[in-house]
Amino acid sequence: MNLTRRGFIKGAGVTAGAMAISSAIPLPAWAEAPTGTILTAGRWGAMQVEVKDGKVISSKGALAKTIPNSLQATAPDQVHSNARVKYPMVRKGFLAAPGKPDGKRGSDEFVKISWDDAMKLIHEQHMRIRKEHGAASVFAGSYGWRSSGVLHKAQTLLQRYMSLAGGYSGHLGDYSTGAAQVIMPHVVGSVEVYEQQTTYPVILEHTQVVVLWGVNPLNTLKIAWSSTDEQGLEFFNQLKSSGKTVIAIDPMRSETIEFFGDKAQWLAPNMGTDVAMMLGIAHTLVTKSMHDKAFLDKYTTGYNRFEDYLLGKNDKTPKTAAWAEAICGIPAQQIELLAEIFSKNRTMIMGGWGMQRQQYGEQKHWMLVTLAAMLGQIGTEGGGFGFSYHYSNGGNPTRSGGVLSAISATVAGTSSAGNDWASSSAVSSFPLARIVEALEKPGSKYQHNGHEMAFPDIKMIWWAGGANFTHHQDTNRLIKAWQKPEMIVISECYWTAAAKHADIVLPITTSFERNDLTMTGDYSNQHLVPMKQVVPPQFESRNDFDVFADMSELLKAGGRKVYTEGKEEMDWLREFYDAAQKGARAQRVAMPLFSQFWQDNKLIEMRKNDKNEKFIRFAEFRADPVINPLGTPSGKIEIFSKTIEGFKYADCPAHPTWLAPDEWKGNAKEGQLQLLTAHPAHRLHSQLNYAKLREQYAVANREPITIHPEDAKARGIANGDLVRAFNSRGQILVGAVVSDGIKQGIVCIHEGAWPDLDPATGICKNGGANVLTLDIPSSRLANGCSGNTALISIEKYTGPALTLTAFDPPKGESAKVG
Ligand SMILES: Nc1nc2c(c(=O)[nH]1)N[C@H]1C(S)=C(S)[C@@H](COP(=O)(O)OP(=O)(O)OC[C@H]3O[C@@H](n4cnc5c(=O)[nH]c(N)nc54)[C@H](O)[C@@H]3O)O[C@H]1N2
Ligand SMILES: Nc1nc2c(c(=O)[nH]1)N[C@H]1C(S)=C(S)[C@@H](COP(=O)(O)OP(=O)(O)OC[C@H]3O[C@@H](n4cnc5c(=O)[nH]c(N)nc54)[C@H](O)[C@@H]3O)O[C@H]1N2
Ligand SMILES: [Mo]
Repeated sequence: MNLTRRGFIKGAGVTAGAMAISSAIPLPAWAEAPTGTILTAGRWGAMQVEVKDGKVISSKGALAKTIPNSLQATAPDQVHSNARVKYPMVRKGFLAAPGKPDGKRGSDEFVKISWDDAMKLIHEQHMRIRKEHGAASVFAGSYGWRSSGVLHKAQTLLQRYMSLAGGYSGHLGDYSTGAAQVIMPHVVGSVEVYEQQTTYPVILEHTQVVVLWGVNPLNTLKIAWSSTDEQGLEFFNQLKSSGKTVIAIDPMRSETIEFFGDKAQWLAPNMGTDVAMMLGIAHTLVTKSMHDKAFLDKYTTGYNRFEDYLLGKNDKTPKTAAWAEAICGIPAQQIELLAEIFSKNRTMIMGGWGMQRQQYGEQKHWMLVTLAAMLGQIGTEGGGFGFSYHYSNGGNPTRSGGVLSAISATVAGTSSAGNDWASSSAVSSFPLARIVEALEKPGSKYQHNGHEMAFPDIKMIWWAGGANFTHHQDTNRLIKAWQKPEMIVISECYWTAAAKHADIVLPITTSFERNDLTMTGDYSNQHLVPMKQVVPPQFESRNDFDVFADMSELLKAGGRKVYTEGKEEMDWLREFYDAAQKGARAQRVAMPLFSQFWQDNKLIEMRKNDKNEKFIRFAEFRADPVINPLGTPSGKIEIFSKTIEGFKYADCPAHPTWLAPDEWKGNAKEGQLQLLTAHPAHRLHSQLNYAKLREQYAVANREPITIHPEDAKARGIANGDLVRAFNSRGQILVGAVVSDGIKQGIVCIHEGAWPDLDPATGICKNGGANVLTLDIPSSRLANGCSGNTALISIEKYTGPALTLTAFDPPKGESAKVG
C-alpha cells in the first residue's frame, strides 16, 4: 500500500479517562425495521440501496453510466448471505487449552462464545505472547481489500489497537504491484502504478495509437480503492468509437478485447514473455534508426549499456524480432510492424499489472518504460506510457474541492512521554508476499531492495479485512505454515477459508450496517459520498472500530477513550467532513453543513479544474529536466541503474533483461499448460464469490477454467465438463469453458475462488487458483508475489462426486439467532 491508498489525519491531543467496556450487543440503530431507499457506496461505486422491513431487497448504481456494473446489484447477498459469520466462534481445541491448543486449524470444530468471553480470551493470550516473545512476534500486517470508508478501515483499526498494545510486525508492499512499485522508483523516481496519468481527455484529443499491454480495464475499472467514479469505463467507451488504432497484447481475449471487437487488434503472446517481445520491437527500432536518440541523450542514462545487450555485443545474441518470435510466439513481421506503428504515431502504451505479478516481474515494467523512452514520447500530449489507466480511473482529472481524511494507524498525539504506552507502531516489517517463508524460517535472513533483513518469529496473527487464504500463493504450503503460530484471530463478515483456519473468529458488520464516508476516484476525488447505514448489524456482528476500542480498554483502564480519542462514529465522520469542507472553501467550492449533507443523503460532486483536465504526466520533466529532475540518482530515466548494479542480484540485473522463469512454456513437461490467474469480472478477488452473480460464471457449479479448443481436444475435455487441474503443489476442480479466446498452451482460472479442500482427497472443490501457483518472490529486489507463474496439468474429472462446501458455515453455528 502506498500513500495514495491511505488517508492520514493529525488529530488533537488525547486524554485518558475511565470508560466501561461495552459488553452488550449493540442495539439496532432504529426502533422500527427500516424501509426506503438509501444512498451509500462500496468499492464498486455509489449505490442506491432499497430496504424493506429491515431487509435489503435490491441495490443499483447511483451514477449515470453507459456500461453496467454487475457488482452494484449485490447488496442483498452481501448483507443476508448464509456465509455470514453470525457469532463469535472459537476452535474447540483452542478453547480447551488456549496456551497449548490441541486439534488442528482448519479441521477442528468451532463453538460459539459471547463477545466478552471472546475478547477476554484474545486479550489474555495476546498479553502472554507479547510478554514472552515481544512485539515483533505479533503480526498485524493484515493485508486486504476490506470495505470502502474512511473510518471503518479494518486493517488500520487493527494496527491502531496494536500500536497501543506496544507495536507489531507489519508488512511492506502489496500483492497488486509488488514488483513494479519497487523497481519504478529506481527507474523514474516514483511508483507510477498509483499515480495520476496523462488524462483521458488528453488521450482522446491527441493520441493516435493506444496500446493495451496486458490491461483489462473493462473488468478492473469496476472498482476503485476508495470507490469508483466510473469515468474510466466511459473513457474506454469513447475510445472505442473514436476511430483511433487500439492494439491489445494479452494471452487472453479479455473482457476489454471482447468489448472493442473489430475496433481493436488482438495479439496473444505466450505468458510471461513480454520482455522478449518488447526487446524485439526495440531491436527493430535501432536497426531501422527509428529510435529517438535526442530523447535518449537528454532524458535518460545508461542507454548505451542496454543497447549493447540489445544488439548482443557481449552475449552474441542480438534480440532481433526473429529471436523474440521464438520466445513470445508473435511473428517477427508483426513485431517489426509494431515498431513502425509505435514510432510513426503518437502512441500511449498502457501497461497492466498481471504481467509483473510473476517471477522477474520487475523486468516487464522496466522494459516497457525503456521502450517508451526509445520512442521519445514521454511527457508529450498523449504519448509515452502509463501504469494506472486500468486502475481506479487513473486518467480522470483531479477535481477542485474537498478531500476526506481518514482514521490513522496511530493515535494522534501519543508520542508525548506521558503516554508512551500508546506511542509505538510497526516494530518490524517484511515484504508481504514472503509471509509463508517468514513462518517457515523465523529469524532467517533475506535480501530486499539492497538491504539484508531478517524475518520476525511470528507467534500471533490477527487478520482484519483480508482474505489471505485466497490471495496467497501455494495454498497447501500456507496451510502447513499456518499451524505454527500460537494464536490466530480473524475479524470477518463471512466464513472464508481464512476464517475456517483461524482459532477465534469475530463477526464484523458489512458497510451496509454502519455509517461512513468515502470519495469516488482515488485520483479524481470527484464525489464525496455519504455511506449511510441501511440496516442494523446482522446477528451479533459488530464494527471493527468498536471491537478494537473495547480491546483497548482491556489493555488499560481508559484505553477505549484513548483509542477513540473520545469520539464515536458520527463524531469522527463530522470531523472528517468538516476538514474536507474547510479545504473546499479554500478552493472556493461550497459544501453544505454536515448535518444538512447527512440528512439530504446526496453525494456532492466537486468542481472540474481546467488545468487538471489537461494534465500530462512527465510534462515538466520534458520541459526542463535540469529544473525538474526525476527522483532517481541521476535525475533522469535510468535504463541502466548503478544502484541496482550494486545489489549484484542475478534475478534483477542492472538493465531490463529477458530472464526465463522457473515455470513457463519453455520448460513445460509434456502436457503441461501455463496458468493465468487474471482478476475476475464478477467479484473483487474473493469478495462476492458466494453471491447469486456466481450463477452467471460458474460451470458445473465450479469456478471456470478457460481452455483452448486444441488443448481441450487433446485431453478429451468438452465445454461444461468437470476438470481436475493439478501439479505437484495441489489439485482443484474446475468447470471447462472451451474457447479460442485464449492462446494455446495457456489456461485461465481467475484468482479469488474460496479454497474448499476436501479432507479425503485434498482436492479444492471450488477451484482456488492459488492451490496451484508458485510461492516464490518476483526477485530479491522487490519480493513481489508470482501468482501468474505456474505450470499445471488438466484432465477430465472422473472421480467421486464432491459436494461444494465453500460457502457453508462450519458445524456448530446454527442459522437461528440464539
Ligand atoms: N494467483 C493470484 N493471486 C492473487 C492475485 C492474482 O492476480 N493472482 N492478485 C493479488 C492481488 S492484486 C490482491 S490485491 C490480493 C487480494 O486479496 P484480498 O484483498 O485479501 O482479497 P479480498 O477478497 O478483497 O479480501 C477482503 C476480505 O475482507 C473482508 N472484509 C470486507 N469488509 C470488511 C470489514 O469491514 N471488516 C473486516 N474485518 N473484514 C472485511 C471480506 O469479507 C474479504 O474476506 O490477491 C492477490 N492474489
Ligand atoms: N472486477 C474486478 N476489478 C478489479 C479487481 C477484481 O478482482 N475484480 N482487482 C483489483 C485489484 S486489487 C488490482 S491489483 C487490479 C489488477 O489489475 P491487473 O493486474 O492489471 O489485472 P489482471 O487481471 O491480473 O491482468 C490484466 C491483464 O493482463 C493479462 N496478462 C496476465 N499475464 C500476462 C502476461 O504475461 N503478458 C501479457 N501481455 N498480459 C498478461 C491478463 O490476461 C489480463 O487480461 O484490478 C483491480 N480491479
Ligand atoms: Mo491488487
